[in-house]
Order: sequence, then structure tokens, then C-alpha cells
Amino acid sequence: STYPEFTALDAKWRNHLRTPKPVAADPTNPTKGNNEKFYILSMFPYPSGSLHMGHLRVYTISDVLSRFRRMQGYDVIHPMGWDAFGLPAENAAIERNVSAKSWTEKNIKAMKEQFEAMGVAFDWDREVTTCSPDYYAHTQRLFLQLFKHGLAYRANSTVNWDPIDETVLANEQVSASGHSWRSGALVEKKDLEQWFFKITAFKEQLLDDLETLKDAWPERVRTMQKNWIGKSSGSKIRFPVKVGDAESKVEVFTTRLDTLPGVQYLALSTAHPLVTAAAEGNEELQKFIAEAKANAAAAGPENKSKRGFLLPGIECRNPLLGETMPVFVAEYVLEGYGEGAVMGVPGHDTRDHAFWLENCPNEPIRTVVEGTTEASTKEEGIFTKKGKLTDSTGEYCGLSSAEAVKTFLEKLGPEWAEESTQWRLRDWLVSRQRYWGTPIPVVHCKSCGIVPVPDEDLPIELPEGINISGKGGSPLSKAEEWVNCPCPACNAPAKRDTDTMDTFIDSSWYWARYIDSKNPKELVSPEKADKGLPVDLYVGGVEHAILHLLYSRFIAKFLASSGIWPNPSNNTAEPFKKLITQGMVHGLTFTCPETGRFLKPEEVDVFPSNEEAIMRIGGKVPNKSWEKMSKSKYNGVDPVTCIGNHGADATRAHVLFAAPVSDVLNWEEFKIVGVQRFLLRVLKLAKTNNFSAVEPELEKFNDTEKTVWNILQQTVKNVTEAFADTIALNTTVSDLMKLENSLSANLKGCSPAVQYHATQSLLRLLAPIAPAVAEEGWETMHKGTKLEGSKVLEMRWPEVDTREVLQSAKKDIAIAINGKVRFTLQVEEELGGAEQSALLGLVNGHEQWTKWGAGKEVKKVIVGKGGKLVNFMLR
Ligand code: ANZ
Ligand code: ZN
Repeated sequence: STYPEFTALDAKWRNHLRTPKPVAADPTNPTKGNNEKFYILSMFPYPSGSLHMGHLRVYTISDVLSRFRRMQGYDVIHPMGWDAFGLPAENAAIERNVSAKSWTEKNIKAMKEQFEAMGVAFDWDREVTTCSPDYYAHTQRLFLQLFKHGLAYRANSTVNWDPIDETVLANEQVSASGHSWRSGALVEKKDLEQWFFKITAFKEQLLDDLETLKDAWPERVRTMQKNWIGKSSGSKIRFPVKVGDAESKVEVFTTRLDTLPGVQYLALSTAHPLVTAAAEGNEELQKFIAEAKANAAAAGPENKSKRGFLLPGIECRNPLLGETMPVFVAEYVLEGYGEGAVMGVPGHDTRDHAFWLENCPNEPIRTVVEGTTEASTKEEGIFTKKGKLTDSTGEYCGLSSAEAVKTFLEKLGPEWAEESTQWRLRDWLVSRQRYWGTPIPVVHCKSCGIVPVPDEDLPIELPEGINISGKGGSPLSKAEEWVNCPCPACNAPAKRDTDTMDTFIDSSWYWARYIDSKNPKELVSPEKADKGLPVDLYVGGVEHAILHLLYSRFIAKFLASSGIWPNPSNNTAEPFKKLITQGMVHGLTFTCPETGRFLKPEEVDVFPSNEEAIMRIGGKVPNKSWEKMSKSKYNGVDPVTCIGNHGADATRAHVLFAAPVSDVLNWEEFKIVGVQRFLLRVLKLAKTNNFSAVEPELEKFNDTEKTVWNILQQTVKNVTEAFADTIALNTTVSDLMKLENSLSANLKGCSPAVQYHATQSLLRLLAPIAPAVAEEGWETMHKGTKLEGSKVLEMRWPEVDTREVLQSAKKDIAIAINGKVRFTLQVEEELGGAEQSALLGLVNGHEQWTKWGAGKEVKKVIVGKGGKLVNFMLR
């Protein structure tokens, strides 16, 4: 460690830092805090056992901002807890033969100690742990509330099946390439009865209320939410079909009804009823369907294969034009979207275009829409934009796309066409065939069906001591004693549900629990919900931009609609008023230039500035890049070690300083020394400072004092604004560095009142970022004064003093007597048209004037060019 004093400071101030007290204690400003609540939440961690650099970054941000808000007088809520259910604990149980519970508890204990080293202050009396029965009793209560309101239901569905973890996955947990987000296995399809939450019941609100988050949430996150909900306005069209003598209609959803004259085929999903019927006795088709299903999980919608199967013996007509067209079964048609059927427009839709080229390469392609201006662009040879209908559409030629839609809807009438809105959002599949999760609190009875567990029987605790193999369905089904129970309704022998809940449910409501974390009867009392919610500032990773936030928003809207949170502000029941998504922390990564292999730290000599590196064996220069920290890349940094080396304050300040919050932070540890030197200079200022609690008198300021005052006010303004809108937190550190620079250079020329005022203001501004250093400085400068024993973290945040002190525009003037320059003077006023008496006033009393000019008669005074020289002609 370069400066061991920082770790000593950490140790000295640790206890004080973890128990923040309200600012109302400020003896220099006894105005009470404003007592308004300010709820700052950072996403709770999964208790893996060790904090990583991402944690250091997110919790530094929330800790700094909560200390800032406390100093502003807010009643700050800054809780912490553990997202403690989930697969890693279960896998540890399988692999190491430990209980998931004790593994988790041990990790939580270790991570709490790591938090302490970081100098963060959480309201530990609000702590929640999602795997503890006093928490999941309420997760179960929430489930039953949703059930009671018809928002939790069971349905048979084709589910995504992870063959490695042997569990069902939500659509969201399947990557675009069809792999499990967790195990990486290629996901399969399977039919199972599952529990769902009806998130679609709130789809309009979930979409519309995104508007209220404008400027308060990152634009990118709002867009991702919007796309996920995926509202799409268009039309439903029915195409008449004949199979043998049987007549029926095939419905399709289209956003481009204006392209109806350009439809050249119909494409059906493999699950379409017409396809199922046609597959009977058609082995070739059966084979196609089987292959398509195998592929279905594998590719995202945009990369789907364009394979098609032409259905024989089927006659299909364009309802507008009457002409016949072929009908295909196509892999790219999704069974779960729209009507599971597509009207194929090769001339105007890229996917249809590719399909047509592959399946009907010798057929012409129709163009029915064209641009309205010369500049209208073509993409990949086809026109996909809206425009106007072409000559080839006969009577419709010249209609704009919008007019064409209207015309076709009218012409076809309700039997064949109607306006329609589709949503991409699907209900949330919440059951999991896993052990380490919240048990689903229902009983299955032969005569009563699904019976909710009565409220007074909650929680239904997870049975312990089960042998978990990780194979073959729900582990809970093997806990026979636990499974068999009397039916709560008829008392006959019945069975508990053996699935557990998706862990995203645990985290979908934890933000509400913190407000009333010890309430045994309710998730949160309505009074406390109204008082403590919403979260004013939420800090977390952008990887949660879709699911976790959407689920939390859904639960918030449910809590509001069911009276649990009766009066949400703005009536929008948005859980997170403002959101910051912090960027990742990347580590310096070396690879061998020949093999591409990741190099271990001991294989490379790195010179301090990171500029140069050499492989120890062979002496080659390795390739260098910044990448997400990971064990396999040997580029990780342990935050606790880093803090041990450099001190928590310097580490925190560096984390803030090194990059804007939402940008990637490339971790360059050697740079911490810059922050350390700055902090040491601050401590030195506190030592040399004269204590004088007298208010500075602005009218009497000399120039140096004016300089100091102005930069101080500017810094207070900048830092306050940066903390308040949380966009450029990195600039707070650089602003404080500039202030320190100016104080170190100028304070000697200031009165004790200004010295004291400026230095203690700097310490207040620094306190949220580097609390131990600020407290140390504060203690030093108040030893033996009436503020001895006070704490800077309990002081009020400085406010900008709006009184102006204008820096004088003084310039040097040469004073000549009878043509000979004798001395210089600093003069503020313009001398051009000054009276002789005023000019005499300037020089009177100056020792040089007394020596050369006193007592002599003034004949004439000449002010020279530019007012820089005054010549007194004396006799
Ligand atoms: C004809 C057409 C012509 C289309 C054109 C687009 C452009 P969004 O915006 O995502 O809602 N579609 C409809 N159902 C589908 C399904 N089950 N599987 C795959 N694709 C489906 O997309 C709506 C468009 O997606 C619809 O509009 C339809 O193609 C296609 F120049 O109809 B369109
Ligand atoms: Zn019963």
C-alpha cells in the first residue's frame, strides 16, 4: 500500500460510518431536517459468498447519494437484503452435500463483513432475506392475493424445458439462440400444467405509464420495456379456404393491410389447426413438422429458417381480389403470435421476400406500394415502407397506405376484416420444478380441486433434509410427509403443490417489504406503503432492464389496485420514481498473441501505467483488451483486497471519478494514487486551518478572498446539482479537486473566517464520497473548539450563497513624477476622465509619494495612453 494512513482511517471511523445519524444534530445549523422521506434502493445481491467489483460500484453510488440526501435533511431509507433463493445454492447442495440453507447463510455472513469494509451504511434493521420463512410467508401471501383476484392461474402449456436443469424456463430465460440463460442447454418444448401470473391484465398501464418515467429512467430502458410489451396496431383479415368440399376461413394479423393486393401466398405455423388436420396420414408433412419443432427452440424469430412445405389440395383466395394462392406451412410463422398465420407479401416484407425466393424462386414478385417522393429508398431490392399504391393495383392506384387500409376495411366488411391490436407480452410462467424457492401455497384435493392454504397456516415452510439429486422433476415431490396433508376445505387426504416459485417473484416485491420489514401479518401495511413508497431512486445493473423491472412494475400496480398500496403518488403506482443503471466494471485482459489463450497475472509483467506489458516466458508483447471481469479471463479484481490496499475512501472516490455512472468503468487500480494524494492534501488543509466560526464579511473581502469565495460557491452548486440529478457523478470528484487546489494556493491570503468557512465547506462536500477522510479532517480542525466531538456527516449540506462578490478588475498603474516612473499602484477604477483631486487621492499617503512629491505644487496631471501611466508634473 502506498499510503497506509488510509486503512488506519477506515479502522478508526468504521463504527461511526455504519450507523448514520440524522442531520438534525447539526449544531451549526439547528434548523431541523426537512423530514421528507427519501428512499434510495440498490438492487440486492444474490448471496454468492463474495462481493465483486460490480457490487462495489453500485453500492458506492447508492451509499454516496444516501449520505448526500441525509445531509440535506431527508429522512433517508437505504435498505439492504438478500435475493437468496435460486439455483446456485441448490447446485452447491447437490455438488458438495451441504444444505442450501446453511450454504446461503454462511455466504450472507461473509458478504456482510465485506459490506462493512466498503464503508457503506445500510439500514440493517430493515434487512430482508428472501429464503427466510418470515419473508417468504409474504411471498406466499402475495401469490394467494393474486390467486384470489384471478391473476394467478394454472394452465396447460407448451413450455420451454431445460434438459440439464430439468426445469421449465420462462420465455425470457431462453436466449435468442434458444439456449437456457442459466445452464446453456438447448431448450426443448414440453407440455405441462403450470402456474401463470396474469401480467397481461396490466399491459395497457404498463405501457402507458412508461410515459411518466420520461427523463427519470434511462431512455434505453424505457424502450426495452416498450418493445417487450410490444403493442402492435393492425388488422385481422380472413382468407377463404376450401379443403375438398369443406369451406373455412384462415385468419391472419397484419400491420400492413395496404399490401393486401400484393399477397402471393399464405403461411401457417406448424401448430395451426389446418396443418394438424393435413398432417394426418401425410408422413412427409409430419416429418417437416417434427424438424420444424426441433428448430423452433433454436432460432430467434429473425433468424428462423425460411423452409416451407406446400400444403396439397387446398384452395385459398385473396378476399379482396378473389384470386387463388398457395398455402405453406412455414417455420418462421410463430404459433403464439397473432393468429399463427401470415399473409405473405414478398414485395414488401423482408421475411416474406426471403421465403418466396427460397420456395418459389421462379415466380415474379409483386410491387404494390411505392414511395411518394423521388428520395424514397429501396432496401434489399424491396420497398418496406409505407407510401402510395402503385398502378398495378388498378382501382386502388394512388391511394396512400393509410387510405388503402381504410378502403380495404370498408370494402371487405366485418365478415372479412377488422381492426386489431396485438401484444407481444405473455403471461408470466412462475412455477419451477426446483427445491430452493418459495413453495406454492396451495393444496390439490381430489374433490375440491385447487385449495389455497389458509392465511393463518402461512408460511408453508420448505421441508429440510431432502435428498436433492438435481434430476427428475420437482424435488419436493419426494418429501412424502410434507406433500401429504389434509385438504384445508374438506379435510380429506390431499397433496401440496410440489413446485416452487420463480425467484423473480421474490424480487418483484422486496422494495415494498423494506418499508415494513417486520410486519408479521401483511406484506406491508397500507399506511406505511403510502408513506414510504415509491422508491425515489433505484440503482442497479442494466441486465435487469426488462424482467425484474417489469415484474416489479406489475406487482406495484397490483398492490395499488388491490388496496395494499392505496394511494400511490401520481396515481400511476410506479415503484421506482427514478432509475440509474450503472455500467459494468471491466478488467485489463491479456491474451497470448499466438494462441489467443487468456494469460494469468503471473504470466505477464505489467509496467505501472498499464501501457506496456511483456510475457514472462518468451518475452512477447501480449494482446491487451478491457473485458467483463471473469474467472476464466484472469482479469478480476477483488474489491475487498483493493480496499485493504488503498482504503475505502480512496477506492470509493476512484470508482466515482473514473467514469460516468452509466459508462463502462475500465479498472486501472494504479490510478487510485491520484485520488489518495488529493485526499491527503484535504487533510493537510484541515490541519493548517485557523478555526474561526465567525461569518465571513463579504464587504471586506480582499481579492484572494473573493477568488476563494467564488470558486467555493461554484463548487457547491455543481456538486449539489450532480448529486441531485445523478447523471455526472464523476464530475463531483473533479470539482472537489479543483476547489482543493484553489484553497491550497489561496487560503494563506484569507482571513481566518474565510479560511475556516472554505475548508469546512470542502469537508462537508467531500463527506458523502470519502466519509472517513472528511470526519478525520473535521475532527482535526475542531479540536479544542466548541465543535469538538461533532461529526461532519451530521452537518447540513452547504447551500449556495447567492450574494455576489465581484472580482475587481484591478490593474497595475505606473506613477511617474515629472516624467520619471517612481512606483506602481493597483487601481480598480477607470482613470481616463478622472478629476485631479481623485488622482491625488490615489497616491496620497504612499511612501514613494511622500518621498518624491509631498509638499510640492501640482502643475498638471497627465493620464497616459490606455490609462496605464499617470504622470504628475510638480514644481
Ligand atoms: C403482411 C405484411 C406486409 C406484414 C408487409 C409486414 C410487412 P409486429 O409489428 O411485430 O406486430 N406476422 C403476423 N403474425 C405472425 C406470426 N404468427 N408469426 C410471424 N410473423 C407474423 O408484426 C406484424 C407483422 O408480422 C404482420 O404484418 C405479419 O406480416 C407478421 F409489407 O403482414 B405483416
Ligand atoms: Zn377437499
